[in-house]
Amino acid sequence: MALLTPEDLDNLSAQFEESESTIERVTGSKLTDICKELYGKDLGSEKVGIIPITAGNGIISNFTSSLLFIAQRLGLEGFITQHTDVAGYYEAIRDGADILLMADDHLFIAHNLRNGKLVTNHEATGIIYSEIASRFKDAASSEILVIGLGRVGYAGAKHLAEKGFDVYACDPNRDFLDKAADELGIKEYCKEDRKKFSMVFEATPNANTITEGMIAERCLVSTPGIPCGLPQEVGRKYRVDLVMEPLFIGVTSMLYSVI
Ligand code: 0TF
Repeated sequence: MALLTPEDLDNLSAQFEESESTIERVTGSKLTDICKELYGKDLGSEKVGIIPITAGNGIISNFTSSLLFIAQRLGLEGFITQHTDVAGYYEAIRDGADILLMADDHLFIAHNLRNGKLVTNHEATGIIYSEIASRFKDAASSEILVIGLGRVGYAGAKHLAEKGFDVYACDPNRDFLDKAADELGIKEYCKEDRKKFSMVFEATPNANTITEGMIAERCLVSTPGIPCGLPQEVGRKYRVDLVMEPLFIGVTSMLYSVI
């Protein structure tokens, strides 16, 4: 995944509300209800400690404040540490955090200090976006297309295969496709088959990955990818329902997965 920019996180609340209303319309459930069913637990009174990390490209100006907004919107208490990095880690634990959230350029993790559960954003994001795609009320069949088999895409493909969906995937990397076929039993998407999907989970950092040949009219595309893989004109022409949001959905999945 590409690194977020402060602009991506502008109007996070409005971006989330738009996605939330699409999720409810196309699946019949709210995001938090989906997470409750998925992980079998509800959030309690966990306190979330959020640590700014300066490594690599450094602080993204509104990243930790966005995480705090998400935790609070989910009804949790949260705080951003005054210090960064290791001093921030110490401060979060000293000040009573139950769950730590922190990210460098390679990994974004949630760690529950009470039960030891640990999750990456890649895994939690793959699971929730694929789950949303798989819950499409108007799906024509159990066939679902996964575009991109990197860390997010693979986690979603695995989740879908375990749920018994008929998973097809495409990725320019032959090794990724072979691994997914061997380990998960998923099929390679071939455009010559002229198969059109009503459920699509897209997980690439590229634009224009979704072509007209792949999708059915009024399909659902669920994607955390920035930029969006669905060209606007294709989305309009096929009247696609699109679930895409930069941070809220993935972080909600992370928090539910570690409680
Ligand atoms: O930008 C990213 C990830 C986020 C994935 C969300 N679905 N693509 N990671 C970099 C985060 C860096 C945060 C920074 N170190 C800070 O402000 O603490």
